[in-house]
Amino acid sequence: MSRTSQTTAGTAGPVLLGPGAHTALRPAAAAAIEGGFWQVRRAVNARAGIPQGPRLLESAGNLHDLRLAAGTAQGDFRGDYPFMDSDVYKWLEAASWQLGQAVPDTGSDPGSGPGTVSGPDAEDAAGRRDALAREVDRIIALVADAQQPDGYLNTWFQVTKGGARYQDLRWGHELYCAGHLIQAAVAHHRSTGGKELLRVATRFADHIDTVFGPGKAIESFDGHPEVETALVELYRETGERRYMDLAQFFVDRHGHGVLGGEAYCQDRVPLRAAENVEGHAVRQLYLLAAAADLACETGEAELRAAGERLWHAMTATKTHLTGGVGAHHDKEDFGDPFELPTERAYCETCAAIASIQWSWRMALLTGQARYGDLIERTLFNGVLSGVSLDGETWLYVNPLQIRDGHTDPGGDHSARRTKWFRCACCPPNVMRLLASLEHYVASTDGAGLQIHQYATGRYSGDAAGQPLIVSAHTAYPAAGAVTFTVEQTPGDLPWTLSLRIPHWSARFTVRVNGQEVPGAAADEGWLRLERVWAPGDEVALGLDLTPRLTRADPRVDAVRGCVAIERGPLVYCLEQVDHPGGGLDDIVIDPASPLTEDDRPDLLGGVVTVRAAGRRRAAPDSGHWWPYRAAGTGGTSPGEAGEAREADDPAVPLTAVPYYAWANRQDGSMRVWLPTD
Ligand code: FUB
Ligand code: ZN
Repeated sequence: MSRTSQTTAGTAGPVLLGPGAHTALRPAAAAAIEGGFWQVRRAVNARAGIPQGPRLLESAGNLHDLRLAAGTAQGDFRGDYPFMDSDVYKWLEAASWQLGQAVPDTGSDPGSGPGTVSGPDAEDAAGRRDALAREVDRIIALVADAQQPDGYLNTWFQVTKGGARYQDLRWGHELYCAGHLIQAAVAHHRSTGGKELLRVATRFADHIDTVFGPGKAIESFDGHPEVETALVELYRETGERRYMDLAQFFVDRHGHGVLGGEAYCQDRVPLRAAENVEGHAVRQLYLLAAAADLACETGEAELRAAGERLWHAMTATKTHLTGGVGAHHDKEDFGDPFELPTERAYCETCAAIASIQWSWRMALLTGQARYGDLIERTLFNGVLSGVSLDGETWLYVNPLQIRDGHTDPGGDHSARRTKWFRCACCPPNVMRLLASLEHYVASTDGAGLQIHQYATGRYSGDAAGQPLIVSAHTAYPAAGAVTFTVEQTPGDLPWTLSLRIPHWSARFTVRVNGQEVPGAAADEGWLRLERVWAPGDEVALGLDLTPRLTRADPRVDAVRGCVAIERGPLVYCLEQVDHPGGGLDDIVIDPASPLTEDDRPDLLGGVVTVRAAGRRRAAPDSGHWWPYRAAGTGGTSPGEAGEAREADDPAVPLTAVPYYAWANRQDGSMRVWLPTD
């Protein structure tokens, strides 16, 4: 039996706040997702996604590079990037959160096909866990062997640069890799109690602390933030305040031109003065997550205000409907306000994950429900699209349209799901988020429980220091009904169960023990139910999932005149496979026609499809040599009346599927935004 599997499984997840944290909320004391939609997605992650990691890290060369650095293998460095080690660390983090799961990696099977968990639930979950623990121990040993005597560890610099260090902070990713190592170590320690990886990580952190900082050899920072949020977590795990001080130093050094002044490296403007998010999306968001971490722990009002301002600016001006962010392929950049293209949307899967990490910290800091809204949207759409339904292939970029006649670039930016990438940051990032997802669902404020996301499971908090437990049961997002049952409650002490009412749910119903709650209304997104609860009390929430059409702010030029179909938290798209007889570029939706839904347990692992009426716009005169017309002529040929053509257009029934499930059948065009004219 491996060392890892002998230790006690833990219940803590990421962002385990320090004892003196200045936040409105704290993560739920314990949380477990036990069924429903997310249990299935997480079981696929546990049984197909995570287990393939070691094999892929071996074939991509990451483990070989560790052996090279340790001197136990010969040959050339493999891989193109100085951050090859980070893939190993992110996988270790994912596997560690998985090892901390009390719930077996089995899922109720809502249908059949690639989106479901194959095999009977009686399969040997304990055996799988043990095998995973052995792999984790094996890879931790490789990492430990590669570490240098003074704590430094980066295989790229050790193997290819003759050991030269910190010569290229803009691109070298040494502290970025250190950050992922620290996060893996914290996860492993929290989940299993294992100390080996934590020892490696703290040795590296101690080394960094001797080199970087005020008055030390290097008063600069890494061009890719990550170590900052990791150091705050290390402080939380060890109680060593100097790790958080170092994180504060790094965050504060950004934006002063120390690293050349580029937005790409988050060095153009200090966070406290910034007006909008900018530069490389993942870098910006990891930095903001760290700033939120610091504000949580120190209570700094200016950093909190900056976080709130920037979150609002990002959400209002730089976020795609899917929650995806990062409009540009060039430099993986956020782009300008309202620059939200469809077919060229970059929307890196990692950026969506980083957005969730930041939003969760902001939710804890402020107590506001709006962060849960964005987390939900991003999770169901921008993140989940990044992994195939069978959990084995991935998307790095998540565009909102694939055109007819698309020429796929292949490689990392392919619109086809891919086994692994040359730059493989996204797959293990998805794995670690899904394996720790239960920790983003609920929180407590010492006077009750707040439910941010709707997932079948059990969540605990406290009221006046006394424990309380609530279970949730739901078929969400297929259905809008969520039932909560009070399982444990402290005597006759009143406390508040707060439920996030998503901004899209125009109407909702709520009943307590079968009785409608008179005048129930959400206050800034929270429906607060305060009373003396008894074990067995039941709250029935009904959210309105009626399919709806959504349009964009007119400044989003890319989708002017278009609508998108949404149902509950899900963004929908059309796929060519559902619309035989032509592509999607000429599809027009009739926005006045009713939207109807079909429950399709047989399709894409079980989805609700949405049908709408549409037509196929007659293709413009193909003999015409120029695709532009004099303004004021409505038709597709100069002088032609658009209305006349419209009457002849063939009707096409439109079938929309959830965006997260696209690209799981066959190649073809896809679109989220649908022209109305
Ligand atoms: O630079 C490391 C990772 O690679 C970034 O977070 C991603 O955006 C990708 O560029
Ligand atoms: Zn990525």
